Amino acid sequence: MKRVLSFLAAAALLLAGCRAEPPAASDSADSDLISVGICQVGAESDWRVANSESMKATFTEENGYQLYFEDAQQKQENQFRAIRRFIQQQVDYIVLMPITETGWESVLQEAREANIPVILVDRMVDVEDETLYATHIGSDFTREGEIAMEWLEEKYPDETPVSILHIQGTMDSSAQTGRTVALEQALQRHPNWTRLASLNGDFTQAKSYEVVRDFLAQQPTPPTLDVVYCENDNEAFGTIQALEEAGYTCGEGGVTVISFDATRNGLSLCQQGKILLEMECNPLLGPLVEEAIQALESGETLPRQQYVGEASFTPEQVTDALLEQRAY
Ligand code: GYE
Repeated sequence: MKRVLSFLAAAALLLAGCRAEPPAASDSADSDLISVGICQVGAESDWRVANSESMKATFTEENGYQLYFEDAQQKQENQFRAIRRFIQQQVDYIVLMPITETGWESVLQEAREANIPVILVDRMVDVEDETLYATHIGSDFTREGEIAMEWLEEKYPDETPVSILHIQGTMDSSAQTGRTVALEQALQRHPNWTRLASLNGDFTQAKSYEVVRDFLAQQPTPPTLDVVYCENDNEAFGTIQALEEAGYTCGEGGVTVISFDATRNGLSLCQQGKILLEMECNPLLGPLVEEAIQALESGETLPRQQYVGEASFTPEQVTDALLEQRAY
């Protein structure tokens, strides 16, 4: 589906003597397909891979879509470039999973000038003019963190000291800011809780393993660790490996590991008792994004914010059936 407006704009450029870029090979003008440019963060985690697969499985030609998919390799400047490419290709919709919250004003403005609705998925952007996007579909990350903190408050109800190591996700991403805020608010409520350090694990297993291993190596004596708060599952995997190599035990009677995502591998570690709380975060958002696009196609206005509901799991709640059903 090609916009008449885009055609007129190209004609105007030609009349004005400017050289128009040749259309991209796959941008067929007479196609009935709805073209969707998806600008993904990267492939840093199991969650992210599942999220990309959900998008690719939804936006197929059989379902009526022409999909342009860009993996930004965790760099915001790659996301800017991808969006500008989508604008040149005159796609019908842009779906953006923004790596960080800040810095989006100009490029979203460019998309609006080109009349291309932008649907935000997963993380949010911090812009003054919220009409720069059609809707946001994702999780309430602060709420996820608050649920984790309510569970921790029940686990440590008295005034005995609790030392917490914090492994953060990609800084300035909504998943990081929301989950971090919940921890910080809980730390303020509990003067007996201490944060040993906040280490940046960038949502990856490799980086988390390194930062935890190096942190422990720098301590004059092995620190008391009651809780490790990992902002996603891949961070929990790297952290548990580093802790075990340093002689710590993870689980009841040892370090309480809290993690987010509830991927199959995360839930399996939870069932084994190494992760004591898994907060779910649903990556299978393709069908919801398609619903949003269909609603826009029929001229509907979407709510600014659409949160997906999620559960939490402790070891006794993870059954074999649940693990088998888990698609990610
Ligand atoms: O928790 C993490 C991923 O933004 C919800 O990003 C997403 C987070 C998810 O890399 O695994």
